[in-house]
Amino acid sequence: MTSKPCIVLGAPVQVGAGRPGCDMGPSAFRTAGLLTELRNLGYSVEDRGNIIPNSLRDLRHPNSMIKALPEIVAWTEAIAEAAYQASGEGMPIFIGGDHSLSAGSMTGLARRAAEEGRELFVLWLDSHPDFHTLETTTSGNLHGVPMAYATGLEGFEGYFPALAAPIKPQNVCMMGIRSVDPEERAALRTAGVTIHDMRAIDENGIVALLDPFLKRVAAADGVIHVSLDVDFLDPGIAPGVGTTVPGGATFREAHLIMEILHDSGLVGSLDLVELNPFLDERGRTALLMVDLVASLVGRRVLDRPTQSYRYTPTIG
Ligand code: HAR
Ligand code: MN
Ligand code: MN
Ligand code: MN
Repeated sequence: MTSKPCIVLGAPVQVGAGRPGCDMGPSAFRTAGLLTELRNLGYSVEDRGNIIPNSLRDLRHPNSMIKALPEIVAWTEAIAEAAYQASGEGMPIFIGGDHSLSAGSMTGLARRAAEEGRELFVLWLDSHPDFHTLETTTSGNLHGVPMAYATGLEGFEGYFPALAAPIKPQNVCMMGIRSVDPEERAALRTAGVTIHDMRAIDENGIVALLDPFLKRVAAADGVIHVSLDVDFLDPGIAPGVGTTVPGGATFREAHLIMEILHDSGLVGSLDLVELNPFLDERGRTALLMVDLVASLVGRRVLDRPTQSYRYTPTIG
């Protein structure tokens, strides 16, 4: 993990999701002790407060199902700019907010990486691929589109901001996937994204799936953005989300990913998305998400040496 400061950015966008409540997410992450946890682990932390969306433009799309397009575009513009700025100064941690915020975070980070001559990779931890285009979404909820947009699929031009640097689909690794719409399945088939669904995790385990991805990132001298959707986790341990899907990652599977990521030294930024405190049970989902962040940034139970036999960290 980077020794640069952690820069916490709230993005209380909720109109990308089908039900309200994600706008309370940034407050819940702060209340659950995110900043304290990071500081206790030795990081300097700067809380930049909550991002304010740009002003709205009159945007209409032929797909009449689409909801809140002007709002999501305004959020995307502001979040992308904040991501670009913060990634030049430290390790940005975006606290959402629904998953539409990743349209901004990923594209701002990709712009920064391209300027630095580095490849951006994305580890997408979610039950959903969020790979709809503006044409294919049938729910119209724009938290279902950010990965299609950031990887440069067609149909976003003239609505969402132009991409400074599209993310290569081959640089994307998805884990935990278990809810895919037919149009997404077709688009994923041709895109070349690596997808490990829950069955792959059941059959192979986390290490066998994550290890080849990390080796590829290390070989390319790349940097990883981790996008963690609450619904990656099993609803039994993480009820505070609007789109629960049964059969998700267990407590230990999720922590193991975070622990291995820490040891890799390859992570440069993080999204924490889809937390809906209105649906949570006494903050347990928010607390679990903060607990996972602690594992990602280096909390360990024993003083054993970092398992660096796997990867040579590229950022110190
Ligand atoms: N694919 C469905 C849709 O487009 C569900 C998308 C749900 N997305 C999230 N984030 N909850 O992953 O409506
Ligand atoms: Mn998602
Ligand atoms: Mn999801
Ligand atoms: Mn732990």
